[in-house]
Amino acid sequence: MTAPDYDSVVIGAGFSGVYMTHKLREQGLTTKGFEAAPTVGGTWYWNIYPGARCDCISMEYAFTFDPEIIAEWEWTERYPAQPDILRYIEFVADKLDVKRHFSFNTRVVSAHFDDATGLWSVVTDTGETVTAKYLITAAGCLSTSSTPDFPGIGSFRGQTIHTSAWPREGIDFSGMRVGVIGTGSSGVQVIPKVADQAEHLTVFQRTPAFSLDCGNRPLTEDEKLDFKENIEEFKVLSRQSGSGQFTDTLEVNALDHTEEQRNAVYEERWNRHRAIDLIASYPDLFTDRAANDTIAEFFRGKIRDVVTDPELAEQLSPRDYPLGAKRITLDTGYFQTYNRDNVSLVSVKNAPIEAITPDGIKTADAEYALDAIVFATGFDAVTGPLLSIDIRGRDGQSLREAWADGPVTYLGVGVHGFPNLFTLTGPGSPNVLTNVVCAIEQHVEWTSEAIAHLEAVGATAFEPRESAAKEWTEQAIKLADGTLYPEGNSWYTGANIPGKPRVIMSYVGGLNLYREICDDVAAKGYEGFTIA
Ligand code: N01
Repeated sequence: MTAPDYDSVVIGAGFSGVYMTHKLREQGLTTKGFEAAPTVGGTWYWNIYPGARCDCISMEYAFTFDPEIIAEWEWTERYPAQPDILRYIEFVADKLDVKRHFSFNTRVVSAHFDDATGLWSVVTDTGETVTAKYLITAAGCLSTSSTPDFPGIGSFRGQTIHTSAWPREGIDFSGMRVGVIGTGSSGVQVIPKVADQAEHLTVFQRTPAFSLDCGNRPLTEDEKLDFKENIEEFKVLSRQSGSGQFTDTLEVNALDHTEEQRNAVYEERWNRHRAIDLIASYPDLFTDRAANDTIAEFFRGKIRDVVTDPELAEQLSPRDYPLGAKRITLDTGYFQTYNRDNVSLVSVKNAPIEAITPDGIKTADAEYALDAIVFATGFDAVTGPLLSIDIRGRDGQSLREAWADGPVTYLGVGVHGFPNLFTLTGPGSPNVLTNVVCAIEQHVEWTSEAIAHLEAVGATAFEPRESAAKEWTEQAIKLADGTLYPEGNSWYTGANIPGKPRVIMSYVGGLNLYREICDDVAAKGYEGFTIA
């Protein structure tokens, strides 16, 4: 085998890239990392819109592999704000001393497998080319933003901003008429902040959100201490859970409780301010639409409690998809915002946005004059970041072609025809349906053990069998079909991107089960993979 420049290339310096690079170096492999941003952080570097905050509680959204990191880092709030998370990942990267392995401000444009040398050749937008035996994508699931291709979008005379590309110097909306398009997680967080500043805010809503008041507050000293003292127990509990967030589920179905009993359960859990506690209240909430309707109605009641105009409350109430089929959003004062005099809601469900004009937004019903438009319109999720790179495997086969009808992976981490490629949090793994930091730890550790095994046996190529990948992908889709996920037009299924194959991009069986399957595959000598 021709000697590569590096043993491995890691694409991306978010949570997964930082930890992966550390693991590879720990096992004595040379690693080169590339990152488009000027520093580490990934999605938490780019998403700096006002109000950006995680929807996992801080102590869960943190690495558990290093006792020193746990001992030395102190979270301050129950739900961490973006600047805190960015500081955290900077702290971790410095602590592990991994930044020196990365070229920052450098985007990978292509990665081609060379059949003759058995190496990956990676080319960047700065003109760098390196070869490596292993290619590890740590590109994140929500790093390719999506702005709908509205006619006239370039003609707007005011300012346009996507939430994930917020100017680092900030924006002062004082005195402006601002439009926000989108009411997903980003929208519900940015809307109250824009409303605080703008002269007038018009929210363009296509689908209302099930949103939970996150009840954010500073952590108490007792909570901080408790976490550090009981970290081992915490790790066990979170690893036993399907979502990487420990919760408790009643042993009775929702429909076997009376309405009064159910509402008491939901109320108690609402006050825990944690989405997982609500959606996991009863075992049938996510498999039975009638059961789901009970919790959906509970959420709608919360909207009616807050929004003073009943007609507006109804417009803001989700009715045509099950709770959880689109991600439950976490907010601070979102619904209260609609009680303000300077905020109006425009439903674009039946009267869609037809164009952006030089002066604002034109829907099928009316025109709205604006000085700035915020696109809180989301991402080409999970596959978008991988397919934005020209990745080619054996015989020059491109990943874009291989996945034209939807991604096909084995365990979400390997792709047939693409030897020695590891796709961290890739499609077909639990990725975004879990606390993603837990999912990342599992994927990084499994990948580094696989690579250690390959090095130990002197292997040159590691690749899933076609049948294993096909079977895994079919099973993952079948599993999702037994849930309510397919009933939501969400980015989980690619439904938010016109022309994208509509297929669930996550393994819905839970991180706990997934971990067992991956460990079993490894224990059986990487069953389903060919090792040459
Ligand atoms: O994106 P989204 P996001 N006309 O896709 C609307 C993570 N995240 O950036 O629902 C009109 O959820 C679209 O409408 P519809 C988190 O995992 C986490 O908000 O498609 N509207 C929707 O309302 C999250 O789930 C955090 O009908 C259009 C919105 O734009 C994920 O990122 C914070 C439209 C897009 O919502 C994505 O969230 C932020 C059109 N043509 C993000 N096209 C936290 O941790 C799209 N929309 C809290």
